[in-house]
Amino acid sequence: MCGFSFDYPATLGQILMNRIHAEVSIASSIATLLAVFNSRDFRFTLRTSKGIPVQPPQQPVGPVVEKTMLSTDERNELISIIARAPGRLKAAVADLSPEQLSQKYVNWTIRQIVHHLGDSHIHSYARFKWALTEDNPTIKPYDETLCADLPDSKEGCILAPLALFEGLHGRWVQLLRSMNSEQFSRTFYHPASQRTVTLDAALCYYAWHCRHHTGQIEWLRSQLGW
Ligand code: NI
Repeated sequence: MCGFSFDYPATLGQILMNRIHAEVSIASSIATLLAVFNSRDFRFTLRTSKGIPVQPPQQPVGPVVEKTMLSTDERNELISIIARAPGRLKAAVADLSPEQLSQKYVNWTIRQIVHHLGDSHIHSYARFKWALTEDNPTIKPYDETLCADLPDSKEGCILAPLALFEGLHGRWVQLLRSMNSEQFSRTFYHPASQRTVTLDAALCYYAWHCRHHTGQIEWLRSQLGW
């Protein structure tokens, strides 16, 4: 619907309503175009240090493998990944200049990825606590795209989110190492995906999530010769 229906406006009220409809239609069309532009990011062409165009893989460490229930050995391995993640992230961004931190991997810059990891894992830590203390609680999803687009994520210094990530993971690992098998089988309900998730499955996801985003930064560094 275009909203331009000015043929026979009978009253001033009708004229005003038609004008408002037209402006709303134009604004929503522009918003749609901008959303498509941003999501596809037509400006983004990555070239290696030798000038060769390359396409970053969507999943540089492969897809997530989620298991509903894990063995003790599997859990310990994944908890170790969570424990080592802050050090690996720090190493991945070591000595990068502000310009390099502004390099995009698909639609997020390295700086946004660092901020995103802290933001995302705060939610996960809280979900673990809720699931351990409530009966299948419904968690609160959040819009990670809008969060990553806030000015602090786009422009903020990465030292604070790196420190946050380190402290948060230290605390999270304390919790994970204190949990028994029965506790890892506890669940929360995710209303966006409409799934009941065990804490074992959440552990699988977030161990992968650390590797996934750090892997993106490591991939950029290797391709760009940094
Ligand atoms: Ni993510």
